[in-house]
Amino acid sequence: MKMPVHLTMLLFFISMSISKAQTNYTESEVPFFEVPNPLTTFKGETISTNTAWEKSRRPELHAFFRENVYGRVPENLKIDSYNILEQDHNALNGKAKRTQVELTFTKNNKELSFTILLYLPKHVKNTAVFLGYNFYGNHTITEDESVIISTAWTDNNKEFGIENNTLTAASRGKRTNRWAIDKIIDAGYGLATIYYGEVDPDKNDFSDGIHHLLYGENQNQPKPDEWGSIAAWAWGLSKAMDYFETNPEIEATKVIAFGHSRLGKAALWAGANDQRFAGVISNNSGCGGAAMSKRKYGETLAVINQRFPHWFCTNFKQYNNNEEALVVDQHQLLALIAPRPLYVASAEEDRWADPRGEFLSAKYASSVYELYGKKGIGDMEMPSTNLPIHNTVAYHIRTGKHDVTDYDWEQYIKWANIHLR
Ligand code: GTR
Repeated sequence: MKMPVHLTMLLFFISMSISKAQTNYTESEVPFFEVPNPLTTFKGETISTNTAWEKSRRPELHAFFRENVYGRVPENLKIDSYNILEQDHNALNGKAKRTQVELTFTKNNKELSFTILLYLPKHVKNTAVFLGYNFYGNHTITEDESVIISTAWTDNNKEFGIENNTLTAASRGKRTNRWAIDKIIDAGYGLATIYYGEVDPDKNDFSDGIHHLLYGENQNQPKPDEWGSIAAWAWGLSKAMDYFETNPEIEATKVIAFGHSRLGKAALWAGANDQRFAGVISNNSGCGGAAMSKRKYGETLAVINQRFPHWFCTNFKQYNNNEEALVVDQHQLLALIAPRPLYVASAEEDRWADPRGEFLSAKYASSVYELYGKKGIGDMEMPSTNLPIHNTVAYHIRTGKHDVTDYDWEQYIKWANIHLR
C-alpha cells in the first residue's frame, strides 16, 4: 500500500523538524558509554593476534552486523550476463577510455540490470579504480554527452530539473562538482560509478530493486534479519567487483570502494563483507556508517530508522533510543575492513554526521590494524580542519558542509598513492 506523495512529504517534514529540534549538538551532553572492545570477544576472551582476530572475533562481529544491522543477503546471485552498451577510446579529450557496461541478474522469472560507467586512464595499464555510487544517475557526474541516462526511479529534485521521478538530460552534469574525474584520471586511477537507484530505488518499498528477485514463496518483504537497502547497495558494489575480475584492463586487486553519506554507509558495509576490496573511503557517512551510535550526537538510530525504515534490517530497530543495548558500535564495522586501507572523512559543518564520532570510530578501530603491524590513528587527538592523517587508517575533517569536494579527492588520491600503489 502506498501513501500519496504529498502526505509522505508532509510526514517527512514533520518528523524532520521534530527530530532536528531534539538533536544533541552539545559535546558535554554526550552520554557516558563503554566502547565495546574490538579485541574482546562476546564471551570475554582477549584477542592478541591477527590469526585469533580472523578465526574468532572477526566472524562473530561480522555476523552481528549482518544479522542485526544491515541484514543478510538471502542467496548468492551471480551475474547472468554483461553487455557492453557503449565504448569510446578517446573520451575526456582523448585521455581516457569510457565503457558503459550493463550487468543483468535473473531469478524467479524476474530481472534486474544496472549500468557501470567506467573511465580508465589511457596512460596506465592494469588500473587501480575508485568505485562508488552516485545519487542521481551516471550522466550527472560529467558533462560527457555520451553517458546514458538511466530509466530507473529517481527522487524528484527541482534544482536538477528532475520531475515525475524520471531522469532527463536536464540533469546532465549537475553533480560534476562531486567527482574530480580529471584529477583521478591524471593521477592514473580509473573511476567507476553506478546509479544506486538501479540496484535498489531509495524508497520504503520492497517490491522493486534487487530484493524481490530473491523472495521465497509468498514473501513480499525481507525477513527481520534480511537485507535493507544499504546491504542491497553494498551487494551491487560486490557484483561490480565480479565484473572487474573479468576485465583485464582493471587491476581487480586494487579497487577502492568509495561512498558519500548513505552511499558511504554502503561502501563500508561492502568493504566489510567483501575482502576483495583493496580499501574503503567513507565520505561523511555519519550515523549507521562511520559515526559511533552510542554517542547520540547528531543523527540517532531512532531518527534514521524512522526516516529511512528501509535502509537497515528490521532487527536493527530494536536499538532505537536503546543504543546502550548494542553489544557493538560502528568502530567495529571499520575494524572489519582491517588490515586494508580505510579513509574516514568528515566535514566541519556536517554536525548531523557527528565528525567527532567518525574520528573516534576510526581511532577505536585502530587496535585491529595494529595487530597486523599497520598504522592506525593510535593515540592521536582529533586533528584540526584540513590537516589530514594519511596512515593506513586515514582521517580528515575539512572545512565546509556535507558534500564531496576537490579537497576530499586530492586527499584520497594522495593516500591511495601511499597505500595502494
Ligand atoms: C540524510 C541522512 C544521513 C545521510 C544523508 C545522505 O538525510 O540523515 O544519514 O545518509 O541523508 O545520504 O545524504
